[in-house]
Amino acid sequence: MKKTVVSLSLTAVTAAAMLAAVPASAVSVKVENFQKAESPWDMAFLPDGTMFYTEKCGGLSVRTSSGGVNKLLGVGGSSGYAKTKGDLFCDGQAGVLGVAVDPDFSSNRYIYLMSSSRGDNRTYGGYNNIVMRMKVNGSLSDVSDIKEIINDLGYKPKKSNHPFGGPGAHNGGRIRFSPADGFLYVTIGDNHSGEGPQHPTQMRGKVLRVDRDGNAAPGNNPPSGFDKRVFTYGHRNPQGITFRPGTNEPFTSENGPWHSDEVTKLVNGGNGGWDPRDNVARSVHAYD
Ligand SMILES: [Ca+2]
Repeated sequence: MKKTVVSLSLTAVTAAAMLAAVPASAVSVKVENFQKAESPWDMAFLPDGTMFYTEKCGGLSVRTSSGGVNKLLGVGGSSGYAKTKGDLFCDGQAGVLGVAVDPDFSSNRYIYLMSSSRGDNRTYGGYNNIVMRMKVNGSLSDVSDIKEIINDLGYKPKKSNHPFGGPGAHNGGRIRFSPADGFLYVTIGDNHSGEGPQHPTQMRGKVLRVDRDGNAAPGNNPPSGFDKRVFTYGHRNPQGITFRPGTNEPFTSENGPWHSDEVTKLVNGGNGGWDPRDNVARSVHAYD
């Protein structure tokens, strides 16, 4: 296994700044480069150290506990993957995003993948973000039984008059199983849509909570008229979600529009407050 002390990385520069403030003997920094990757976006581990990971414009791969890498599922036109799926693609912030391992992986071999997808059947101008479930074979070399358990997440199909206003913006994209309830939490950004985050059925600016088939978790409590998969709404672009040890409460992180970045404790049925209709601060909640 190759181990390298990196001297010209941001991490090392930051560490050097830290070292200036503390005794030299107090901090030792070693960065291990174990795998070259292009725009790596997410990772999920098995107990033995096996790591599934995504590359935004590549696909899903796995680094086995022995250090080998198998490329499993690639975007359309990619090479070297055991399988490709022609509708998967990348553009701007969009592409192959979150990956999660089923809590019962040892028995069902399921993993989950969120990606941007395009095609005639897609509902946001020919695009969606989707969540797939698939089965990994015993040798970690291939996937099968690919099923789209969520196929209607929002997508930004065209350029708009926003800063960084290209297509494919604000996809959220993190997917995580709660250790408390066993359900899959899916974050989807606002896609630069003004009405999406407060909209009852557009899958934009939301955190969904679903079972392994993509059905709404029975305990979800969104407002009347909302899609029952919605756990919380009124988000901008939540790209981080995790669960507090001890209480297992879900927390998200999301960036605001140059300000008002936030870490949010999710309350079942709650409104995160983001409401950029008209793209100006006319709503009391606009920058919440
Ligand atoms: Ca908020």
